[in-house]
Amino acid sequence: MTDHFPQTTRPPMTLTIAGSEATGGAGAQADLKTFQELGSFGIIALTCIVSFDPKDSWNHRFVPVEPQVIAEQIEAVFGDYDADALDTVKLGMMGSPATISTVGQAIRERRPRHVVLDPVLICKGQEPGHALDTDNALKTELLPQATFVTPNHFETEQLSGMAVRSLEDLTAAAQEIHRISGAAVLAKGGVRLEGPEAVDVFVGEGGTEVLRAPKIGEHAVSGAGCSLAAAVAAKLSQGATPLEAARRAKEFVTAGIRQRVAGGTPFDALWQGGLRRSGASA
Ligand code: PXL
Repeated sequence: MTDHFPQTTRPPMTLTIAGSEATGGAGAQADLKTFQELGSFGIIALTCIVSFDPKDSWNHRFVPVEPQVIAEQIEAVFGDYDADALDTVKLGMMGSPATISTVGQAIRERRPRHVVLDPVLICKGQEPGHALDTDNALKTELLPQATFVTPNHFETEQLSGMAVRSLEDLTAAAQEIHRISGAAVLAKGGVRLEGPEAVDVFVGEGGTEVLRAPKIGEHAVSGAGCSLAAAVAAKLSQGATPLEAARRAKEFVTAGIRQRVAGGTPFDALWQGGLRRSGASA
């Protein structure tokens, strides 16, 4: 029998405004895979295209998307889904102050309930010098609008203005970023702090909590930061509290690093299927 009135579904929805990383390890690709894996309908508005160069030590080739085209993508998405259907936005790599101001304006107009900011300043292999103009724009335009921020070790130092060499430093810096922004903060020590554990610090509603997992190797894995923030966003879109989202995201990333994917680049990529039970069907 033909069904003239098919039922529609209303899955939780999550938009990432982020860059493409062509090898599929990081960026919007990692976000989309994470959303799908955790049960959110994923949407992308693309800010830039990064293509590593195999002929030049895998250096980053970076092409920004025109601000007008970024604005049009966001207009299409917000036109399609109202704020009840789509209330969670993740912000990933912006790459330039012009992009930040375009995205900042769109977020100010829409005011999504959850804005998860992964304050990407530099990617693996890049020099910190690349970051400085983007750093200021991020602080003034995006950080005040964030409800949740996920800085890595370098970004934590930049955003807090504090040196981070220990768990105590990481905690103090995360508290400082929380004070400046009002957002929940998940500051990532990752492999950068000494010791057998990958330690991250959550500061937000519910206080301060240290999240720990055994370190898996001593090298950072591509896509870990993107996937962590994307997992936080997916869980928030499903009604989790910020602390619950942080805990679940850490589990997701730890499992994905344990089953990382090796290729020709000097860094492996996170596998978003890490939490699937073995033997489970697709
Ligand atoms: O991992 C940070 C990151 C985020 N977004 C894009 C990237 C990278 C690192 O390579 O290329 C698009």
